[in-house]
Amino acid sequence: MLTIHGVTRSRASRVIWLCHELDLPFRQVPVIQAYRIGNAEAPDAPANTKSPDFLALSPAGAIPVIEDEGLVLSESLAITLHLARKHGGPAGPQDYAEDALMTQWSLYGATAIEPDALTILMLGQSADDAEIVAEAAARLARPLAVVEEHLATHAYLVGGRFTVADLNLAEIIRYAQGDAALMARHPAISAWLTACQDRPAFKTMWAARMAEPA
Ligand SMILES: N[C@@H](CCC(=O)N[C@@H](CS)C(=O)NCC(=O)O)C(=O)O
Repeated sequence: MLTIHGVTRSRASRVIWLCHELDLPFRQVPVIQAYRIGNAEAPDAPANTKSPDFLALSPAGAIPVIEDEGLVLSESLAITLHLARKHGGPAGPQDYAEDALMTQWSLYGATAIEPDALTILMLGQSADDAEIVAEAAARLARPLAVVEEHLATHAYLVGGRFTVADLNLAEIIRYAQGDAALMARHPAISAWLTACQDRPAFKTMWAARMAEPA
């Protein structure tokens, strides 16, 4: 059975959401981010990203990591794209062109959007960091305009249906969702994000995430 290392309050959410979309059974090992616990290197610390056993599995020391029939794979977007290719179904690519486009949108999210969206998530509530957050939102204007323009004429990113490309990008743009003004300037993205997050598989993942300690 597929094993997912990582708590749901992490980028493992992307993998877990996809498993629910695909009805793919999995075993979850709740490895937690080292920075979220006191002394991560103490012998009695819970499994975390600095645990020797976890580092032996994945020297990058970051979650999520999967074990899939002998394949050990890190990087959340590589994992979701791998699972979507392998298990097919409408959420995965039907041909090389779709595969290429799903990779394109996923990497665009990771490189052009995720860093500034994460800044909004991490610092958005802090009045002291308002300027940093405003700069991040300003930098997002261009890449979000690209996504907005596409979604203004397409219900989904690739192939006219919900796919792993939507899942990957939705989980990245979610980081910026708390910036109401930014989202209001992108109505097509907002409607698409709502549709993605209304999916039963997202809700199942989200309920598990909320059930974990903050
Ligand atoms: N690009 C990687 C980033 C992985 C990553 O940074 N994961 C965080 C949790 S969401 C982590 O494990 N941090 C561990 C730590 O900082 O100790 C991916 O998408 O999987």
